[in-house]
Amino acid sequence: MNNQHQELFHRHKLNPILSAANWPYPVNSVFNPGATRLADGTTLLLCRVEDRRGHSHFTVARSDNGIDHWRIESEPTLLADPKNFPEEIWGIEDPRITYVPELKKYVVVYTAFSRDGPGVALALTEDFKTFERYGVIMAPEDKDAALLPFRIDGQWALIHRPVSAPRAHMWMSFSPDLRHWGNHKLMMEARRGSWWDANKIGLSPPPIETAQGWLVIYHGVRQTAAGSIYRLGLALFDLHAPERCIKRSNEWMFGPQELFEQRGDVDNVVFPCGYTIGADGDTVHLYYGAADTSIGMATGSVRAMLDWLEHNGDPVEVILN
Ligand code: BMA
Repeated sequence: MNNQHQELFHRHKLNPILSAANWPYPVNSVFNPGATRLADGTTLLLCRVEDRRGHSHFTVARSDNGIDHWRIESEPTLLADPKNFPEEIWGIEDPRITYVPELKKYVVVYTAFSRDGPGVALALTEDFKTFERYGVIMAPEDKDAALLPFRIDGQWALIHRPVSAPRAHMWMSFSPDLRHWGNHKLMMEARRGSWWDANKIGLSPPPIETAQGWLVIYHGVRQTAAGSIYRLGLALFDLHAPERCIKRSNEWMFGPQELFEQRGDVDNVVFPCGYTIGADGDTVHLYYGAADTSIGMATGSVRAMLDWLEHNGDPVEVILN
């Protein structure tokens, strides 16, 4: 008898790899980082930092191996700018980074916390020092967004998560210029009932491009009498029609398991907003917020995720019941 499930991601023994205690200035918590691997191989995390008012901003941390010896900027890298962007009155949260070769720029898509709830905002940068801000591109209530790295049939494609209470699904929208968005398509629905991903789902990090399709790590939010549990599943989308779901996992593949993931400002949350892929094109370093308090890192493989989805997933028509 073997009651062990397969572990797709292995947590690093130094976890949590970053927390408020590491910060060069006083903060409440550090979590939900966007991530990218720079041209010289350095790992850059754009960390969500919550100050001691409860408002969030972003600060860059760099490391040569993506694990330790982080060089954290001594001041916030990107602060909310409510004078020019009133939609950011209560801070900016959960950045997702996409490098866009056509623009030779990184596109950072993040949550702007407005008086009317969260909306999706976009900014461009070449160096993570200066940012060109486009402001809110999806009105509240909307979040969990990321851009695909190249145009599909001449249009930019954005994954996002508008709320149609009481449920929240993943949508894709298209734009000729990153400012005007339309042609909205439902990508993937939250399930119902007792499923781990019932009622509320959202994109976690940006999709991973593979020969089989866009591999998407998404979160499902299970409501329980004791609060929510944030866990991660996998889905695969068509490379050329990225709103079309080919397969979706039935089980979750990563969930709060260690104490630092189960206890914090918000218990039972694992929430990745970024990853890096190693020089081998397969090794994934997944960076996740743990309990809205610290940052964890877990290592996986693109190939292993695709194999697992092959055996643990079904076409959406089969499982949406
Ligand atoms: C989600 C987002 C995340 C947060 C999570 C758990 O809705 O707001 O920023 O980590 O809730 O609180």
